[in-house]
Amino acid sequence: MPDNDHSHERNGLSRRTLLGATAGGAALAGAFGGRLSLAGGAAGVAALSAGAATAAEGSFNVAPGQLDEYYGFWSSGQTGEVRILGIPSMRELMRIPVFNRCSATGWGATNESLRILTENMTEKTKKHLAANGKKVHDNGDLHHVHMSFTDGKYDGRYLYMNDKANTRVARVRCDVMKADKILEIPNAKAIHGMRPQKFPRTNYIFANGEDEAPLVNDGKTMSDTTTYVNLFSAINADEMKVAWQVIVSGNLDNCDADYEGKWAFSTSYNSEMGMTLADMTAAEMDHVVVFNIAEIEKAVAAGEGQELNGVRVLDGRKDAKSKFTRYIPVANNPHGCNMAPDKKHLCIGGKLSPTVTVLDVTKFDALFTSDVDPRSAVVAEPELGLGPLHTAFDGRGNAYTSLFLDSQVVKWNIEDAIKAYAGEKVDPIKDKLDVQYQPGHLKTVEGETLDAANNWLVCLCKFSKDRFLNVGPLKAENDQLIDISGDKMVLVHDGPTFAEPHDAIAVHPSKLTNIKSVWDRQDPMWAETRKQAEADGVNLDEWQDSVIRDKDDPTKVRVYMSSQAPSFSLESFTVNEGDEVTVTITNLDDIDDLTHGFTMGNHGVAMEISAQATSSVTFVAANPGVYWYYCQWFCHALHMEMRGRMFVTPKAT
Ligand code: CUK
Ligand code: CUA
Ligand code: CA
Repeated sequence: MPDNDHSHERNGLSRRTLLGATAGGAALAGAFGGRLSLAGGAAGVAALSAGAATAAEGSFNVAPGQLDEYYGFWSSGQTGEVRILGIPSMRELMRIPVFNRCSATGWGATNESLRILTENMTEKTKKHLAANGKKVHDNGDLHHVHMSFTDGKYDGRYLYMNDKANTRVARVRCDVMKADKILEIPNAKAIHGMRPQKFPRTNYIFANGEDEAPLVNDGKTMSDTTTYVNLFSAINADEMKVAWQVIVSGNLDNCDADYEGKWAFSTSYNSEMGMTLADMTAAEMDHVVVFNIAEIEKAVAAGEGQELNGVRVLDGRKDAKSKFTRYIPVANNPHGCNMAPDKKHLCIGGKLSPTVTVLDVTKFDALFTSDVDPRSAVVAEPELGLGPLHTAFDGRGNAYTSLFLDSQVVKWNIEDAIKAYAGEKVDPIKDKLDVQYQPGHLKTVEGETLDAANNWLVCLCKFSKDRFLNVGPLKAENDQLIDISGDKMVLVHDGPTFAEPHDAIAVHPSKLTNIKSVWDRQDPMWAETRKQAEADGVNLDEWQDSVIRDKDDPTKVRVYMSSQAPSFSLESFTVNEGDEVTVTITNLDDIDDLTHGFTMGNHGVAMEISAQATSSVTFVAANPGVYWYYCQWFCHALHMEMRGRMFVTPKAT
């Protein structure tokens, strides 16, 4: 069983010490019948109105100046970024632009971010962007964010995230909280479910293709849907290259991986391979696909299958009866796919069925070695309520399932559900809590790892309706914080968030000890930029101010300057009308929290330059005249004065 006692420091005292000192331990604290507020204030009020509850593990009320207990990493759906929130305060701490463009930081505009956004694009996308006069897609649909694992636990190296809209998977470095790789997945369409391998470490990122299309999608067989396929992709998580793909029957929705490194699994809501809503819901049963990693790796090493757009593709369709996949029938149109930290049970959300199907992954070997009924791996199927989507876990054997249609979270016990399935008279449902409204994902602290904790649950509700002041037809979603430390769940906080947090994870700071406050001057992020500077004879590590015209292409000008509060090293520079100008700035300030920026007036150009960072941006100076540039990141009492002029000399006529 997982080790659930994090003994995390909070407010300078560990939970164990505090409970021990004030109430003689959690069990005794429960006897008070009220909530034990560690930080006082609002938690106590919430507790009183919530009625009887057992010992609270803590308070959501994090006082000014106090740090949160956990990092929360949030997806943002169609906004395309990752957000960092503090748990339990639910304060938004940072945003990490990934698939989106960012006005503040220049993500999608700087040369450094453009390199990351464009270096792993398919030829088709390059052609599309060129035809539309663009360098990058402006949008993304980031559903899931997950951290890299070592031995079934978060290891603080990377975050991985998907883009359903443009079929991409990206990686964020946890040391600087910036994206460093963005990979477009060839052959597949609409990467939806995405999970890191949990054991022995994250060698792969598993990624589901949701949309069906002809394998060679060249317009020749568009109306013949029998040529449509879906692909499951495994990405080499270190190199961020597609390692292999498996063709499946039906589409793929959500996925997860086991704690032995043997399996990956995906739900499919369209085993029918239907093209309309009626078709996609026609069957009585859909399925879960189980992927046999060892067999797939063997076949890839042996060169089986076919090579398509640089990727080894194996056939794992149902009629192929391959050693790569097995199909386990589950009730029609399942959704969530969540592996429990007991290392044994996989929970499949029924969505259209009021049930969660519990599969015992230790029974999966038999599916590949014998002719047993694939349903023999089902060990429980509790009826929980209407619209079960996703399931989260604590470290005590309990599961928490979101009920989309009922607008509830249901707490149930996995072992009791198994007993009930076997015929024993036991009710697996332990509690139900109304949430506001229509929850999708919900997450416990490190609940998808072997360190599952027993304190907080965040529930990401799709609608907020009347919960906040009316802000117009477009309303916020509602991320709710629920205390799960006692027998009864207690709602303690409403958190409005902008479109649309599908998913989130919570990570203890002890797993993120490598976060920097100041960049390393040699960071790979701007290695290319450094190379160019060296070729131009500019030392970026010193106070520098150079304007260099390219020897081969005289319409290209490279402007190098450094920044130190409150000034740029260049108070002005001169270029010619029509020049392509690259401005490279190195922030020589090395103090914690001293970020400068560079905005070129009326040119749509802005970028962030944090302490010791180098950033560059390229634009064409199309119009003659005087243009002021300025620092847009408040850095000093004389921040307003941190500005300079670009002179654009008119073309000789
Ligand atoms: S899916 Cu969004 S509520 Cu993309 Cu994880 Cu279930
Ligand atoms: Cu530099 Cu504001
Ligand atoms: Ca279906």
